[in-house]
Amino acid sequence: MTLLVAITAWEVAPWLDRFRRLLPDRDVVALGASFDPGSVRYAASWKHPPGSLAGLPNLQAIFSLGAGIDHLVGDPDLPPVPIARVVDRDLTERMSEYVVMHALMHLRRGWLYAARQRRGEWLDERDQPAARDVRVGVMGLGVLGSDVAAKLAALRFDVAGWSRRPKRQDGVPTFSGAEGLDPFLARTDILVCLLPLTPETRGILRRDLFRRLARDGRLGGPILINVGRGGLQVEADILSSLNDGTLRAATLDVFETEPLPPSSRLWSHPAVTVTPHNSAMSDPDAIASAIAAQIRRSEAGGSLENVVDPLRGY
Ligand code: NDP
Ligand code: OXD
Repeated sequence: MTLLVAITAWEVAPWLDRFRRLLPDRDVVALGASFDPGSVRYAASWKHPPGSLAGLPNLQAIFSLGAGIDHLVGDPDLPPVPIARVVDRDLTERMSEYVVMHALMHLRRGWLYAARQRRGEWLDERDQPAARDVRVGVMGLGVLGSDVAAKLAALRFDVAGWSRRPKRQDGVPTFSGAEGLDPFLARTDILVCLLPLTPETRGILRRDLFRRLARDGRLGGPILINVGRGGLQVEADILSSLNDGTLRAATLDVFETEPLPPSSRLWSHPAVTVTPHNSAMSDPDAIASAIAAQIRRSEAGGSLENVVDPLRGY
């Protein structure tokens, strides 16, 4: 039995190394190596080249090496086998660390103080909102969004969440569906996006949505934190909204094109923080162990966990 590791955009060697250690009784091969297509039972993918998982007659399952599966469902030649995604405590905690850090940086004006320090300027601001004065709206209340919402609420941010179907979460008012979107946006000062990229959500972070965010908050205007996918955002709209005050600031971890092209005006915009799609990296140790456990469990007659519905797209 062979596990095919099909990765672009990340270094493949650490993954091969982990899988070979965890599955010593199997062949673990990278795309491009020579292997017998009939021996491949499993594929582990991160942005595999479209078509590269076709022609594997005995493939039984595909494991996404990330939480998102948009990189898989865009492949028209994807074999019709179950797709399991990453649901992992390590990844969830990393995402919450990132969002909490950036929400606090916006609340406590961290970047402003850093800039003033470089100029040797003592900025004595007395009018500072507390977390409880700031309304955070988390779009996407799934595995990641619900953890983020709980951790922000523990810091006493005034948190709400929005999902596709109605959901309940202790201490977090929730909104759902198209009819829930406007009331959710109208009570949001910091918008955190943790939606998956699907045909329904593509381009959702655009000007007409930014206009519906609260204008009476304590941060001087709405702030966007997008850690979902670049395809959720319209970058031209983010820039124009920042320039005319529709948005006050943006923290972006994901982009329409990655790596973010050097020519993008997002790099140098004073109100934008750019990070290189690493708010919650997939740690090879954690993720490879989880996948090896999935393989062993399913071969022992158990069922695969975290299987996604490719039609729903997440
Ligand atoms: P989940 O599948 O657990 O949760 C997705 C959430 O989004 C659910 O609450 C779902 O609603 C909601 N949702 C989906 N479609 C819609 C819609 N049309 N309208 C409203 N809500 C919708 O995903 P995760 O929390 O595990 O991950 C979320 C995304 O985060 C991933 O898909 C990935 O793109 C991104 N990500 C980014 C990383 C990074 O490094 N930047 C790292 C990891 C993930 P419902 O509850 O009703 O199903
Ligand atoms: C993921 C990612 O989906 O890293 O896990 O973006």
